[in-house]
Amino acid sequence: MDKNLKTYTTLFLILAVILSNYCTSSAVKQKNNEKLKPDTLDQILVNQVGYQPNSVKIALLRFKTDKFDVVNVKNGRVVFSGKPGQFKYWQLSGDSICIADFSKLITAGKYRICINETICSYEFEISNEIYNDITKASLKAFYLNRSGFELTKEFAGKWARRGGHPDTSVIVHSSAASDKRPEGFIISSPGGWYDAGDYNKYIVNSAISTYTLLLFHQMYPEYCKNLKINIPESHNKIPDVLDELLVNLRWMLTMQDPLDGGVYHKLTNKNFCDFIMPEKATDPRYVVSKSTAASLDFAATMGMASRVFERSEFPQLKTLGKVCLEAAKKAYSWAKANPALYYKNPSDISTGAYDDTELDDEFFWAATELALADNDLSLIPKKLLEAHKVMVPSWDYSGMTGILSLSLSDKPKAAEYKKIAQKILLGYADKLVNVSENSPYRVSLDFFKWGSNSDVGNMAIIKLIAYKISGDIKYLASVQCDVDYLLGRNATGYCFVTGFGEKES
Ligand SMILES: [Ca+2]
Ligand SMILES: [Ca+2]
Repeated sequence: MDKNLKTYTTLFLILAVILSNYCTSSAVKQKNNEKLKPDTLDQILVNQVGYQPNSVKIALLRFKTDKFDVVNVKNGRVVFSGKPGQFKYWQLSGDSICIADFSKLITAGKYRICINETICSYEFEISNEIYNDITKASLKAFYLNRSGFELTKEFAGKWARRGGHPDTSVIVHSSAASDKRPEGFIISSPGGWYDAGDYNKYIVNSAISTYTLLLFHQMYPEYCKNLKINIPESHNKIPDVLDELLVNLRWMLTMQDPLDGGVYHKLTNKNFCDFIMPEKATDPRYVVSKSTAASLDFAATMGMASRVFERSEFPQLKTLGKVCLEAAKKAYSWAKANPALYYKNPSDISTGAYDDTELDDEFFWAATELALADNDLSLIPKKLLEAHKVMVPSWDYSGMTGILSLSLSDKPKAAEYKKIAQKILLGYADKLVNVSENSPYRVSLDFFKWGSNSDVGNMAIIKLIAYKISGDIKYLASVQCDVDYLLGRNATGYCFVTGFGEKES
């Protein structure tokens, strides 16, 4: 299963956005009908968290049948019956399924889909507040991944743990040595989030997660104001989503060499450590070579941060925004002067390389964010915008993130660029919707690679912004299908968010 940082970011954004109110869930445990037990062979695939009453609701059946029922788990009554769609084979999952559409059921409650009262799905709920808890949990996942930070029971519950990796004595690796910071020089680079499956800290992928949280705050500042997730900073007045992203943003700032503006590619052990708790993982930590990609992703994220913080009511964030903008400019200048410093692991380093040799997209993203942050649209390389390669954003493909920022810009000066960006974005979103409408699993995903759940989430973000721009409900219906996929309506039958979903691993 893929439960990495990018997935949490994107899932968090989607869930938060489709939330229609800010009420806290007041779930009351009810005694369920004893006869209804879930089928553990996963013959019926459902979103195991649930749906808002007015959303599209689709389950998948892995066998042919004339009729399916939706049954209220409290009293065992059938509340809706329907006829499944056509049986279709999906090459990517290697199975055949048909669609059970019960969108017309809008009554709040807890349900299972059943066939002939014998085969029943895992439970799901229809409620206006259905995504409140999982939205908070998705953001909380970042807190649980904090590096150099003790997680206390008060905030982490059963995931409480001691802190590790203070990263206050980080060694400059030979690949990163410079006159003023020679090999063996010690720098301090604390904080940040651990990566997907190890304790190292990488610029190119945590930058895109940080950007996504900034984007979320930019799009929904009022919603973020009221979102409290019980982290140590919940008592302050700053929105928790900003408090959390600041953990990584502040770490990123320490990864820039103040002497020349270049950004180290990663902070890492020489090799991946064993599966041990953070405080037991005490191997020396290094910063390795600066890279063009890291410097550009850094510049873009800092540019975005400066735009978000500029609008903040908190003076300390306004001040930080100015620091971010200066850091962004220095990193961008360094990248322009070193346009092809592609990262490659030195021979004694074997942790994730996250190497990328196509940097037009990173150059475009950084230039766009700087242009919007500094109000100088002439910085945008129009050629790169018009010849834009359209694909889902990823750590090695950040061009689309620049398109998102431009599409949502409210700067009058950016109008001409915004129009081009929106056209690109809507064209891509239409393609994604088309794929999902023809997909047996009803998703836009038509490939699987490492971190594929983040691709599902990022495709959903594209469609979500297409909905925001156009108001066309078809995009939102497709986003719901992506949410369903992540929450259990996938070939594994698992909800991909830890702690949610009836199916247990
Ligand atoms: Ca707070
Ligand atoms: Ca690239």
